Amino acid sequence: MTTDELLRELYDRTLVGNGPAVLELTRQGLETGLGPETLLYEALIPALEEVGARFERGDFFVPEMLIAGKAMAGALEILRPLLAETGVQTIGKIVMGTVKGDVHDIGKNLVNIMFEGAGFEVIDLGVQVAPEIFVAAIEDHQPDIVGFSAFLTTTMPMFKANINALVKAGLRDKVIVMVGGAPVTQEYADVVGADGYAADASAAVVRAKELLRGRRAMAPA
Ligand code: B1M
Repeated sequence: MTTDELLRELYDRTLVGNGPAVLELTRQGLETGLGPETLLYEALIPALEEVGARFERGDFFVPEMLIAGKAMAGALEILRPLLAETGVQTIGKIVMGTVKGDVHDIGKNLVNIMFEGAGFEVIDLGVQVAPEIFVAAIEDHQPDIVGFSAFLTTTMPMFKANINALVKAGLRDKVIVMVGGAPVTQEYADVVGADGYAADASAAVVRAKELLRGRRAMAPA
């Protein structure tokens, strides 16, 4: 199989949620020397985008989205150690979670993997995380950054609810707030008063480092 054929096959198998084939093709791709990013950005993620497009058109339903998501999650477990491979020292701590009412976690998990790879300690609170859980985790772990993921237009307003909860708990100035997720934009992040936004996992790491540098430069000596 050529590289193009393998990527095409991985895309097709992810699209129809064939978990075993996706695992096998991911392993095969790595064995033939393809990088984890190539498999992610040239097959797995585009396949899930197409799943979403088909769902919107009414050609796919929730079960199809679910099995495609599961197939992708399996591949991510194989890619995780390679993406997070790092010898670097811990550069900061981040508490991450998908907001209340939202069960999507593949994108958040990918962001976590990239953060770990960049040297962040990640405390993952999982999905459907209520504002008070974020508050308690910030009090317990005292992270540099808290990251909120939302993947539905109906759950994006939880960013504001979370930020309000931080203000109420007297924590807003103690932590950098980052937001992201498929429907989120820089404009929306600005409206809710987040400190940072990123469109994807790689950009999230770059933005987090920038924000951290800015915060540390302003800290009293
Ligand atoms: Co859902 N779903 N889903 N879904 N699902 C979407 C998100 C949707 C866009 C599909 C569509 O219509 N095109 C649509 C939302 C529409 C909207 O609101 N605008 C949708 C819907 C409607 C729903 C349900 C409401 C369907 C229903 O029940 N009628 C339901 C909601 C359940 C709920 O949460 N309450 C639902 C359920 C599901 C499944 C459970 C079946 C499954 C989730 C499985 C799982 O996550 N464990 C699922 C899936 C798989 C999808 C799609 C197809 C794929 C999502 C994905 O994993 N993408 C999705 C379509 C799409 O996104 N195009 C869809 C790949 C992932 C790598 O990308 O998630 O964007 P992404 O993450 C990126 C960035 O967003 C960013 O970096 C990540 C990595 O690069 N990022 C951050 C994420 N968090 C960040 C945080 C940051 C910075 C960047 O800083 C803190």
